Amino acid sequence: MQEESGTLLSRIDYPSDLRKLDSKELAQVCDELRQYIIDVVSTHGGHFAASLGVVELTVALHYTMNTPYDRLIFDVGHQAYGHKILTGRKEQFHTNRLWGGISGFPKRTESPFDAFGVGHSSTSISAALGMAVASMYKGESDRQHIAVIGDGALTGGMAFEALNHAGAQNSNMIVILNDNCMSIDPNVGALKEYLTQITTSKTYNRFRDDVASVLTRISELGPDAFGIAKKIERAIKGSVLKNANFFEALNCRYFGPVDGHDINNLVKVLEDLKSIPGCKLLHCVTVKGKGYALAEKDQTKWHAPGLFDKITGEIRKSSNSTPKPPKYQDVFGHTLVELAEENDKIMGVTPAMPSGSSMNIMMKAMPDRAFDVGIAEQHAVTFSAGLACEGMIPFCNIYSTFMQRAYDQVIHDVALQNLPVVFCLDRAGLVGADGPTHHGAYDIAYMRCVPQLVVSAPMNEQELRNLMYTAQIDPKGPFVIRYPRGNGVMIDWHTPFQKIEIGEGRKISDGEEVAILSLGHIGNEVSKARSELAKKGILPAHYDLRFAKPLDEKLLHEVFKRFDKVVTVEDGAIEGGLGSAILEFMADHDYHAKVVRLGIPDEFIEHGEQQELWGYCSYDASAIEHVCEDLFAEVSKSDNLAG
Ligand SMILES: Cc1ncc(C[n+]2csc(CCOP(=O)(O)OP(=O)(O)O)c2C)c(N)n1
Repeated sequence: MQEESGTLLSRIDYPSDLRKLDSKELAQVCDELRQYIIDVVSTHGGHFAASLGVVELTVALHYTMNTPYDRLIFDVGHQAYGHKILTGRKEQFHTNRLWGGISGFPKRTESPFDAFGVGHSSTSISAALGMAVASMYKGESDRQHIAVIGDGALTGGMAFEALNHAGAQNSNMIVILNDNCMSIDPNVGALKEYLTQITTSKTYNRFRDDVASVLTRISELGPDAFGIAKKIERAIKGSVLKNANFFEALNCRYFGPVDGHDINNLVKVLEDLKSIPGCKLLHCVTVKGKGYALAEKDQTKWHAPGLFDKITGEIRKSSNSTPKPPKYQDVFGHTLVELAEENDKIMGVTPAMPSGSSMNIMMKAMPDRAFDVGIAEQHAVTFSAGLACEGMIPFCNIYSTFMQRAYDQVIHDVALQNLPVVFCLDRAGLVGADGPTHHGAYDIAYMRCVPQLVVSAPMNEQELRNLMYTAQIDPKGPFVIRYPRGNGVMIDWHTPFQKIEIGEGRKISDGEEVAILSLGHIGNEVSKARSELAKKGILPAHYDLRFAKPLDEKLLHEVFKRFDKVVTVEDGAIEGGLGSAILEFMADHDYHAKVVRLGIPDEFIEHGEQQELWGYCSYDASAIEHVCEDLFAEVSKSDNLAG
């Protein structure tokens, strides 16, 4: 997409171009940049409101700092579209999140301006501190290290671990706190209350402003007076403000709150911060969705709205008008409430994804039994463990990719104590446009090796309901249910609950010569492949294993006694996944068969459409079809030879 010629933005390809402008022109750059983001995201999709909220900050940072020599890190990175546009990717921006296009998140291999690869929250301060310490060691004392972190991302434990370390390190680092009171949903927790308090506390701000203006007046009296003013400032900061301010107490100098949309003031403040040594935090107050009225009003909806008409704000529905099956996440949300109405021990836990996981349905229906704990996956798991110790049955819903954060908690706090926590792993498998930071590729492998865990995956919505129902009846220990992003396959899923025996798979369709063993929703690709194969007279058998652990050994004995050609299909990493489990079973029972394992290969899979990625990894319907055709060709070849 070409921006209009004659604009200031049309003259900016890199920050070096931006820095040639007069600071008075920056407000116009911000307007044009904001409009460019609206133009492209409305027609090509992606994250939206967060980038609009940091337009001024982004322009001010690239204007004042010497990027890429100075290291600029955006936490999570969903708000870095302005940064991408100003750093050599304006013309490619319309390829954002498409297969072969630029990534929706900063990525080191994409640009030297992307100082650190991000996607998961709360890493920026640790990474910036690591860089700052390395710079200090190398004698590069002129280098700046900047972490831009939202108030949501600041709820993640890692951010505090990093601040704790930074305060004792005295390295040169600027933390920009982008405080818009929002995570994807409204931000939660005591920290949020604290930030609001220092933003709005008249006493704190008046006192700080009075001190600042008195000191400015004293320092105007001459160089000696300047020194005295500095001493007074240090003394005051060392006592009153230090005790009054959380960040100061951690040895990180606090500045602000400032208006994060006042570009001229931001430039001035950032210039000043460059010369102050040690750890500094600039508290910027911003509005998520700034400049697009609808987004400012409903910030959760406009976090990543999909395609929309930028004039009317109408979010485009898919052109296909046939009714769609529900999303797995919604089936989860409604089913949880249904179960919780009958079983008063059930509670819901989500780390900052109420809308994304549909836990908001229970939070609304039963506010005292469902909790958003902030971007804090580790805490979410151990908090659930605590609930379970006291007889509750927590349904802890965490996206598969974010569960990677809480692995030790799953093992040490839940599995080892055999506590009945139900882990619902949403977005399991390849997620599509968010790409490699967000694919839920590893959970089958990393959960399967943990003792006492049940690991299951429904093939459709009804199965999801039945697994959730099963998990809460007289639970004996931890229970994992993984399901993918997006829609299921059934329109009518409101069927009565049915208990599933733990570890019991099922035969979907009988067949001959070849057996296909699938796990979860991807089994529907097998069904599609099988219908195509049937037209050619090829009929493999299809089994839905339902459980990666425990395996249905009875069913597997049946399969390996009948078939010597087996295909395994999973929407997860092949290494250590379902296919590996089947090979282990064969080795343990001395079965010999040809096994073709389909799943995510041993590489990081880029971003693109979900279906496109299944095709790339060769486990969509057409790939399954080809594998089966080849196996059947082998059968007829050997039959011919024998004949
Ligand atoms: C570990 C982890 N958990 C959850 C998410 C999902 N997530 C992406 S953005 C976001 C909210 C971030 O809020 P904030 O940092 O305040 O930025 P804002 O969008 O408000 O600008 C969340 C929860 C994530 N990226 N990483």
